[in-house]
Amino acid sequence: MVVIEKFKFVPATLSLRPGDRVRWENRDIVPHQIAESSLRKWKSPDMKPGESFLLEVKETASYLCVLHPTMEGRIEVTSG
Ligand SMILES: [Cu+2]
Repeated sequence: MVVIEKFKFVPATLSLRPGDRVRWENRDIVPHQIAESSLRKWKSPDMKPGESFLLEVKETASYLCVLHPTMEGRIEVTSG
């Protein structure tokens, strides 16, 4: 799980296996919306405080908050 708090993703980098699902939980007091950085391959809905977003991760990706683009995170997918 990735917690969003104080305008940061915690942990900033998360390692997973292919097919794992990751949940982002917004514990901040403002909405956030995350998206894959380069091509917007995936995007969450607007996540209000207390809401979460679940995604099955297929490949390594960098992501950011669409609403606050200085917020950046990374998911590393490794097999084996
Ligand atoms: Cu944000």
